[in-house]
Amino acid sequence: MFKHVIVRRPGRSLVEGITSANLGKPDYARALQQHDSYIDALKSRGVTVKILEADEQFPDSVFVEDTAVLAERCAIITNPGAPSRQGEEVSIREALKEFYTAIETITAPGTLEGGDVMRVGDHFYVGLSARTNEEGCRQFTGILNKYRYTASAVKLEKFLHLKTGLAYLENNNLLAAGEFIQHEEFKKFNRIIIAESEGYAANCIWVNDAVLVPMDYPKTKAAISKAGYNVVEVDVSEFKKLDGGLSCLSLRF
Ligand code: CIR
Repeated sequence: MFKHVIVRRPGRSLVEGITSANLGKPDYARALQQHDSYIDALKSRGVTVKILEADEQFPDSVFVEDTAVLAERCAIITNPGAPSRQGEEVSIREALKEFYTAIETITAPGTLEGGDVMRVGDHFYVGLSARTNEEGCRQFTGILNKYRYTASAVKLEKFLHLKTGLAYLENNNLLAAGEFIQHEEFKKFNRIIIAESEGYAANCIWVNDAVLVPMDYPKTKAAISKAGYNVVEVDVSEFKKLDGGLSCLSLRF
């Protein structure tokens, strides 16, 4: 169960964030409203939410997930692979000091973004992507082993991040989209397949027995309900315009 969540308010510079989505620029006022609703949805699951101030210097800094990986025994500060995102992690480290004494760091030439990390129990899957390289994965694995966790690498073909196409919902249930549907590594899970028309909805988050699902993906919503979860729909259309989903917007621990 999660007790804490960290989020960061979107800044006006959000509109300059990295994107491959071709959906136009986000509307800042709507993004703020959606961010408020996202925080409310998290609070409804019983967590406390620490809200960091917007950081205008970094257009993508609302996507805090990429800057750290948090577990019970340690926090790992990442080195984001996107050059325009390097430095976002500095203020995250400060924010984490309140919660952690063991804070480790991924350093250059290693790069790693939290969106490429999916935790299943005490094991961490790491996507090797355009953002996370072999050296980042090597450092990350070494740190995890020191704290009695394990890790394994998964090569990405098309997705931006590992969790762009996967979400672990606990109890052996895994949402899988695109290149991960038939991936050997994930066949041992009870896979809930995301329809091609709803690819974006693979990025859901399990929060204390409920699953937050993006608004307007009815097939995914029905499949998750059928698996026995409470579903909480959240509209994140403005963040989708920047390739960001529900997991990217918070650090949960
Ligand atoms: C980026 O390209 O870095 C942002 N526009 C989106 C980051 C999404 N983060 C995530 O999937 N964890």
